[in-house]
Amino acid sequence: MESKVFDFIAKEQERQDKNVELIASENFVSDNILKAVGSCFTNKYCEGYPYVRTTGRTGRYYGGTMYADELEEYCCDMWRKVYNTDYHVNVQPHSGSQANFAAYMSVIKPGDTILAMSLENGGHLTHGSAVNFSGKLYNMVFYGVDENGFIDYEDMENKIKEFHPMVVLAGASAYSRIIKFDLIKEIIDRCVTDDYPRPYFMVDMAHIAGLVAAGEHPSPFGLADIITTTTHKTLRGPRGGLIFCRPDLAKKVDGAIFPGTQGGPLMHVIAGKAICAEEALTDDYKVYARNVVKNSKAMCDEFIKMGYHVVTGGTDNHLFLLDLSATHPNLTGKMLQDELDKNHITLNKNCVPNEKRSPSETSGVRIGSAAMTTKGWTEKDFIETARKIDQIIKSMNI
Ligand code: DSN
Repeated sequence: MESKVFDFIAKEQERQDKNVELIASENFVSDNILKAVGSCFTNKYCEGYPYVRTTGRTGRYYGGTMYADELEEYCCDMWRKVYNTDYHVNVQPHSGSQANFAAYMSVIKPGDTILAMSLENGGHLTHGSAVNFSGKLYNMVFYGVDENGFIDYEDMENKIKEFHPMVVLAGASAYSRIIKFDLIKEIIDRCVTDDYPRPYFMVDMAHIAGLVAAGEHPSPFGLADIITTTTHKTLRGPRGGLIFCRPDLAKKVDGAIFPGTQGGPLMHVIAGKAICAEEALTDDYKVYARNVVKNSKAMCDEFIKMGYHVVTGGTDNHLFLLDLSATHPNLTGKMLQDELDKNHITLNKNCVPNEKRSPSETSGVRIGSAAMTTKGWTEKDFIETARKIDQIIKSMNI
């Protein structure tokens, strides 16, 4: 049968081939991952868990799951290898949002307090946005960044002491510096008293998970109680989520995913996640992750040389934020995003610290290096593109 859908796919493929992709949360998967995600595992219902080796029985609610069971257990083993950890891993979350929802559900109740990074300073939607389930179900309190845009760890400590959150959450979608997981653990340790039992330390490492896997960012394993991630950003896998937790929390986390918040797992995506883990274990991937950071730094430095204001004055990871408010007060992030779209350069508008505009306008843009590094770009290509963006901004005459 002919389908119109293949026209859309062909057009999207052409766009992806032609455009410069600078969205920090996107990447290009390998042919093997595409093949796995388009495989017959999409047909299989597998509610429940395999865990034959750990429980001695399969906990699925359907027959015919023997190969899906092998696949899911293999996937879990591979992810534990990637992070060299004995944490329990649940590979079923359909997305980062689902992973976070289940992580909260596993350890706290609606109404309980979560301390997270404020959204206008780089936090995630599911870290307490008023329009998201997290902001509606939980009592969210926030820490921010200092006057230079760095995470304000003193503010974090003060907020822990003041609000006694049950979850302290670290992780960001637009933060270009190392997140000091060891310092956060120390802060939590200092805040615990007879009246304030130890909170759960949760890390959402979605953006930096690939850098952590390759040793390009400090690891939260061994420090955090629960760690969530997506698999499609720097990890370069299929769209989806993972939850890691201390082994004693395994039952709660598994129950919070199924039956708590999800039904049948997407076995075809779990197949893709398993290949993503295999790839993350290769030497090639380690070289890739090193280049991602090198390229991000090169492009960021070029913008600084040209007089642009970069939040925090640099980057340690795969992304950085251009704050246009001082250099181009009349140019919004949205205007620049739209203009770059016309020039086949794709990025996203982004709020900056002390943002005066709405999230649909913004005073900044976020730029990431993960996708074009996959396409083989080097520092030279990123520097040339920084200059090209500067020329485009100049030609806008704003
Ligand atoms: N929406 C994703 C991002 O672009 O960063 C995760 O928050």
